[in-house]
Amino acid sequence: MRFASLFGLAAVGWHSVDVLACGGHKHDEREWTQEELEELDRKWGTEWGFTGIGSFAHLPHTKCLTTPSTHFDIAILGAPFDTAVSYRPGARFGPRAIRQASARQTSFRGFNPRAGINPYASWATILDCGDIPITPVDNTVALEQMTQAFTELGARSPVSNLLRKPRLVTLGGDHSLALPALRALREHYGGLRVLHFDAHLDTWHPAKYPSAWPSTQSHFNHGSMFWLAGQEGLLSNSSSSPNVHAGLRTRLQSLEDYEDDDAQNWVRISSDDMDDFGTAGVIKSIMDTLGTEDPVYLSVDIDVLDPAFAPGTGTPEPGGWTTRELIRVLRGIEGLNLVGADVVEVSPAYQGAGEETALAAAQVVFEVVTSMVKRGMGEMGLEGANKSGKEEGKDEL
Ligand SMILES: [Mn+2]
Repeated sequence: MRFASLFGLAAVGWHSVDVLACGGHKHDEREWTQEELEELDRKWGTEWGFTGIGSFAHLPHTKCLTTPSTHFDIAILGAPFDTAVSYRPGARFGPRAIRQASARQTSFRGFNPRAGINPYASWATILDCGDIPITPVDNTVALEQMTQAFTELGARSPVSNLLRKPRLVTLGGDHSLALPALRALREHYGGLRVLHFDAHLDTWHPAKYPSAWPSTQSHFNHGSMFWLAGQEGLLSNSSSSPNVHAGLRTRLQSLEDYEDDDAQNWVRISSDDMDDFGTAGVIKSIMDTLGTEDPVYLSVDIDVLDPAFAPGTGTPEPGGWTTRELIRVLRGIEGLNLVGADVVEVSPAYQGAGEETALAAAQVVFEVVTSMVKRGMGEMGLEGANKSGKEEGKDEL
């Protein structure tokens, strides 16, 4: 309000500055009544899908890393980082693209019929916490920045007493960010189980990237972060509680890659399994393996989709799932106990004008957030409580 008044005075010329300088007419400091503010909000508070400055789903935006008093139940957090990739770079622009593609997600029309809830108008305080400002020129520093940021935000007290800790949903960024994200969860949940949608294994020993110029820093890359996570004890290592890959179809060095993956406590669902068992079979396989109690970190590499549906990614592999199949699987696994999630490897420079890749990523986030909120409602005994889909407060469209 103060800014608007000053701007109005400045617009009528320098005389107005004199008025301000003599201090006699402080129109900008008048007291606004609650009724007046409510009237302004009634007239101008509406936000269309195509208006606003571009937070995820028009959610309130706070730069949470610089405001330690900000609390939330679910944070949407950008990690614009792509200097650990092995092929096409560009995922540093992923968070912006995913936010833009989320524009038609609003609290006014956010009711998710498959779940019977509107996640943006329910018990959870959901914020867009902005981006981690990650350096693009020093990966050692970048890893430390991400580790500190995820750890600090993940340790905050949630708003709702339903949660022990808030949930972070990260917009990538290349896939290496899963390592610092998992580091931040270790203190609260111990060795986590991971559900990993991807064309690629990402459990590769760093030496599988052949180089005559060995370096330790090169170990931190977007195909080895789950190997590193295993080395650091961040993943479940009990054979009765394995981690799960889904959508695999990558070329290998040899079948030894699968043996290495087995030794790291992963089970594999291939892209072809979708043809053989369908979405219901893939869902059943995931749920039978992970159950509904153990804390699970969900990591979605958008290259799990076929390049026909998601060309905007760094290491595309033909023969992947459709967007519909992935969304259907995500809907079917809503019973998981998700304690964190990411959607990574969205590289908008390679996508089409229709934003298909970023749209798919934004929908992944919507489905994941829906499931997190729905699980909380179930724990409150409120499942399906706002089936009308009508929102009580804000008049966003
Ligand atoms: Mn990956």
